[in-house]
Amino acid sequence: MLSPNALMQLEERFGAHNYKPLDVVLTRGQGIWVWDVAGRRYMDCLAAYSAVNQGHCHPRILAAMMDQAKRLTLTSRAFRNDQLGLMYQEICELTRSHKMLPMNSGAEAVETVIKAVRKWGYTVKGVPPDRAEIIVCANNFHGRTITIVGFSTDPVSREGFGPFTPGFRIVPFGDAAALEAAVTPHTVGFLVEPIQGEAGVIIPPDGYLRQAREICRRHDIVLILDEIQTGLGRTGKLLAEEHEGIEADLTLVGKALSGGFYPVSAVLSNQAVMDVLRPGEHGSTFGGNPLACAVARAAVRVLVDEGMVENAAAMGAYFLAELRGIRHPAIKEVRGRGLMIGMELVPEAGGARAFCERLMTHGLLCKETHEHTIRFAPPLVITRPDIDWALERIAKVFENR
Ligand code: IF1
Repeated sequence: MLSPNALMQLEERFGAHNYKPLDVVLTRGQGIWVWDVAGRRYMDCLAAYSAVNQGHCHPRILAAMMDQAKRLTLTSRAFRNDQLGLMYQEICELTRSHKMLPMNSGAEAVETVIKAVRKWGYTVKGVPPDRAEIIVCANNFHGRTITIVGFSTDPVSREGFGPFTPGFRIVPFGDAAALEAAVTPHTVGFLVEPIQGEAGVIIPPDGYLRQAREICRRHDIVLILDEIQTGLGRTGKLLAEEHEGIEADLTLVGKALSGGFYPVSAVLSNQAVMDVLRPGEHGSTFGGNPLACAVARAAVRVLVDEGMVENAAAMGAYFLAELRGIRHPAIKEVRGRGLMIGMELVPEAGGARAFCERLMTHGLLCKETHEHTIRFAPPLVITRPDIDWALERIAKVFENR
């Protein structure tokens, strides 16, 4: 077996350098725990950016995947399969959606929604050809395709990748008046994260989504919530929109839709928008394949049956309160909802990355977001003793500064 160093060197030598991971080489995972090749155990406080909300290698999802993989994996959408309709029904009923369009990655779901909303604008709302506008927020993160990075405000994400797709307007996040001011007769959609993840776990003011909902209704604009990260239990509700008691017209889910076994994403629709897509206008070789559907069905069932959403709410509140109890001059603010928690450090603390490296030596895997925020987002199966275990180590890292 190769040493951890040899394995890391292979990555450096043969891999594109589009990531700078912590130097830990993982080989096994179970629930909230992962093990490196030397056998050291770590608590996973990132949960693969919320793709493994159900915990690593959940046995029921694994069983569904194995079972389906032996029978039928891929038909393409040229033919029907016996899993697709069942997935549609179960997920639409659970999320009170009318229609579902399955894709693979989160970015593909975002691209899908942009196409659908533009076409809706031209064919239903009556926007003149090629003039549709979609409003997005500053500091958004919706993925990595050219169109998506084109409306990013993060220079690292976008610089050097132009020319970009036109048709987007950027407004400050959390500011309903700015949203309304940006509306034109050509506005077809407003795309927003209920809580901004990559921006540093930024929670908008109370009522923001309700106001956005109302503005969109009044101007006949499609409200699109990107719940790829906030959805499926992460914030203590099945969908984060429930915190404000609203329903988006279109909702994007991904990541935990498969519990981390397989890339599965989807656009969920509450109104006629999806009906504008006709055969041949959109699709994907792997989107809606039977393996993905079987995995997604199990992943969502497990989330609900095993009370993970309620657990995220209870454990998140506890974790957040206890983290706030850690008093240290390096800590500027701790914020979060459910198990989506960010700890922002003061600029003088020297960056969140160094803290993540120290947390790793104490057996906790976390990832910084931007420079100064440590993100705590463990799988939703975490228990109170687990959180106490984590808190002890987090406190130690701050003591030993
Ligand atoms: C990476 C962050 C998390 C997302 C939202 C769409 C997508 C994402 C709200 C695209 C993806 C990721 C991708 C990951 C880092 C990551 C992330 F730090 F950038 F913000 F989760 F916290 N909408 N988020 O958060 O989904 O195409 O990746 O399936 O390494 O880029 P994707």
